[in-house]
Amino acid sequence: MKIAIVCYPTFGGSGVVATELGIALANRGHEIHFITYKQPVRLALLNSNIHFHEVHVPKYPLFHYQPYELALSSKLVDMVKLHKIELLHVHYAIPHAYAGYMAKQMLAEEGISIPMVTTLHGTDITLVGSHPFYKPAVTFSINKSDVVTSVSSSLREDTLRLFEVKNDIHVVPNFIDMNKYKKKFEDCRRSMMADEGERIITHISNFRKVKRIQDVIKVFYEIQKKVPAKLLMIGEGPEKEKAELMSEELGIAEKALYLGNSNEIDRILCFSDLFLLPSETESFGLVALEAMANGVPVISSNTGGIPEVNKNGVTGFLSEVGDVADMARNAIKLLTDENKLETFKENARKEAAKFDIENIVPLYEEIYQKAFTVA
Ligand code: GMT
Repeated sequence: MKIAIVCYPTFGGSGVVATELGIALANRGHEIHFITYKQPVRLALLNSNIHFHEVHVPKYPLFHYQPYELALSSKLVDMVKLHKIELLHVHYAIPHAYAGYMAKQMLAEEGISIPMVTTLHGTDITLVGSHPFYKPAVTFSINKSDVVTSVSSSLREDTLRLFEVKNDIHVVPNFIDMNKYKKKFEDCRRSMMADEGERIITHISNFRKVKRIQDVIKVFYEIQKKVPAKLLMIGEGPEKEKAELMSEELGIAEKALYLGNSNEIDRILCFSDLFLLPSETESFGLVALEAMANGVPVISSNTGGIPEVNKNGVTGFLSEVGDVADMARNAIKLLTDENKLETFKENARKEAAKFDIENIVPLYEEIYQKAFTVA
């Protein structure tokens, strides 16, 4: 099948899911066309089934905001015609589902019918999408999609609660390529980051408010009082400066290392003992799944789709949002009991394997078939 995938190309869950899905589909013989404003970060173009088409938005002094949706829908129309693309799969409703629908309508004017699948990822529904300034357009785009999927049951429920949705929403969970984790990293050297006897605690995110970065620091502050440890902070974002300042104020600057964005997430996770994810909300928590696949137990908040991934008392622990004392207690409990930690690491790997790409990609292929029948 010839499929156009529209996504955000940046570091972050929805872009990573869309990219990995496209690569997996290409490996299964589909012809994949990524259409976005920059080459997706995890995309290597060394595959004859993968194409990338950049959306350019010409600047004009009159525009205070550049009309990206307009440029994207025009690009979609052009690429569908040029490459005879058969299906649009848009990731993240804003503004991709809106632009996708416009492209569909323009193509219909020329007698070309093309189904559109929209995958909802989280903030496009919860934090951003339900804002009154966006809500009518997001509701419209969801209802005009031929098939709608969400990455967790929790996100499906949120969508049905927050929007007047006429469509069914199919849950297709996020996934991970377990093949990548079968082979242990040969250079998994924790000595690069920590001294002998120190535990390594990791947090990876886009450092937005929703991630509650200050809770990460507070939890680590309590941990390091009881267990020799280092905190690895991976990612970039608006809350990073505040977090660095807080680390200094608490006198733990030498133990909290801020490493910026990384293309070597798996290498970092391979020598991590624990992952912290105290988010305010998380539709799924792909990064928790990545940690688990690397055998890293997760201390997280009990919110959104996280409990669908991180199993309390099995692969890690869940606490109420903001309950840093409970998170710290759970972390210390695990880090000071070698046997328990080993069991949780093993459980984490096993639970992650349930989300193996091999199990999930066929679900998307079924969704595509369904889209043809309803379009
Ligand atoms: O976490 C973010 O802010 C990034 C965002 C995105 O669009 O990339 O992540 C959302 O989609 C991911 C992939 O489906 C989910 O794993 C994240 O939980 C979700 N983020 C939130 O719901 C806050």
